[in-house]
Amino acid sequence: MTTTFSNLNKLIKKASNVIIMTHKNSDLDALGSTICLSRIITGFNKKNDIVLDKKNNSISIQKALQLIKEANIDINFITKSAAIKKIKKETLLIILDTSKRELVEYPELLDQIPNKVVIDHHVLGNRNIQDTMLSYINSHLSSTNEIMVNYLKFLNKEVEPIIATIMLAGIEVDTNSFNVKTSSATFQAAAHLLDLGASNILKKEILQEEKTQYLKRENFLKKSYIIQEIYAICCIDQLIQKEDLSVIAERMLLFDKVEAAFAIGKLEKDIVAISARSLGNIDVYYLMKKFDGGGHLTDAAAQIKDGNLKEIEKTLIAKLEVLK
Ligand SMILES: [Mn+2]
Repeated sequence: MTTTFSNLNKLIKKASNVIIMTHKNSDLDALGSTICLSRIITGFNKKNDIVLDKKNNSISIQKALQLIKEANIDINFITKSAAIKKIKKETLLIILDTSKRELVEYPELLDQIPNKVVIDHHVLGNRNIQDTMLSYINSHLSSTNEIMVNYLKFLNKEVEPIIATIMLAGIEVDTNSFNVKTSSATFQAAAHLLDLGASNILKKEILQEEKTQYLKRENFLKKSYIIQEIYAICCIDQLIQKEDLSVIAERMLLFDKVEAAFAIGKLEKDIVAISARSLGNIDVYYLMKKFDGGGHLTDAAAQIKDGNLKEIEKTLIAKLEVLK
């Protein structure tokens, strides 16, 4: 990782300016890591901007953005059209928390800026961003914030307590509260953020959600069921966001004896998605591969185009039967 960081330093210092971009529907890991990187680059006296669609953000992201604003921290968030105007010959584009073209906030920027860096912790897929000057993708790490904490340590730099708090919230979200993909290095990263002044109370306030949203999810969970004692399934026969499906799958892992959980729902009228989570004894990646999905041992997903919800539920149950 240290070679990556020293190469990244060189690229940033060489650039005329830096544009930072993450995935659409920014989450706290994406936001935390982009603002941390922005502060680092500002510390290099280098102009930088974060491309962010300020509309359609979750309540947690809105709260985090408000806190940054109130703290008067100098971070430039810009729109897609403003980003285009910032492009110069030596502009560096740094993509965080995704390596997939179709997921970034503004894919067209990838075509317009030749100098690109990708830093991510998701499993490599087959449609990754090509032609990068530097790419660091480590799917063993909990979060992009864990990588950014290591960058801060490498540089011996600090960030403001509010930024450390948002970063800590990001690690918490990506690890399902330090339960998955969590190593001693993850705890060390979290400890470092607390040393920088991250507040546990403020972190919890950022993570709080609207009561209606919470209850809506709990209602879906009421309809979940358990088969073979160890598999929990929740089939949602309506349109639902991918992020909500993952939270529902994670929540079912709290049920006694459950080893793996699957939330099935429709992302669009003709796209059925499965979000799968495991405590670590069942390989959900192996199961999701059977639906052309991807992921990890404990965290995997699949999207099935033109899929029928009920049939996919049946197929999944049949595949779980075979595992017996
Ligand atoms: Mn992440």
